[in-house]
Amino acid sequence: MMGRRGALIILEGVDRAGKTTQCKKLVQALQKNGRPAEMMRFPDRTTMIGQMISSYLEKKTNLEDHTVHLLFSANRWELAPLIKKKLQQGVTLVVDRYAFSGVAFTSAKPGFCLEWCRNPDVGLPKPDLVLFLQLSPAEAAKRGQFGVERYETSDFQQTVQHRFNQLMKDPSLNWQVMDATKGMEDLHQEILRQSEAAIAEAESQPIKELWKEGSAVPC
Ligand code: FDM
Ligand code: MG
Repeated sequence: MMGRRGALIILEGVDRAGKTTQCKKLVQALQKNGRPAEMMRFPDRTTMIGQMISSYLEKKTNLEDHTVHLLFSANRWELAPLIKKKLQQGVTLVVDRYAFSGVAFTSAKPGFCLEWCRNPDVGLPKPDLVLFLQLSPAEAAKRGQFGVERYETSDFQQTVQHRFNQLMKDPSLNWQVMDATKGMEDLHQEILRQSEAAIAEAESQPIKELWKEGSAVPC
């Protein structure tokens, strides 16, 4: 008999929404409930491709915009076999950013449409749940200054937010919008509840492919 597979759970959201903190708390809580769970993040800066991306984000190197978009996607594809293996082994993966950040950030640049941005990621393991941590620019500002990495400006983040809003209209994905202004613990409980539901649902389903059935979001 085939064992139950794990769920692919993604946390997305603009900067300072608390994605990383919530990913860690979720993994701990799932493990405490007796569920095998591990955290991953994109970009994964530890691979060769990840190092090129990291150097670009730190503004140590420049890369042409299409090129870096494809590198972000390649960074997911190089880990796709591992993601599938873990899910099949029954491990639930909690992932800090995925293809949605890929599309939202690149399409926030002039001259890029959602359709072009989405293409390289078509066919990746499809998430069972995408949690979007919603935080207004004003709330985000209260949480302190931006860092020094590329993309960390409020103008750019606003455009990114618009792009995320467009992506969230896609009914082929299980998007859940979370109010990130809530206290850390309340937010965690809500995320845990959504995740347990997605894990139960995923158990009986095959791993699907992202954006394969087509999507209603135009360019
Ligand atoms: N980012 C992240 C992208 O531009 N494309 C992608 O595909 C992904 C996964 O990289 F500004 C951006 C988003 C963010 C930056 O993210 C690094 P972290 O979470 O701060 O490491
Ligand atoms: Mg960051």
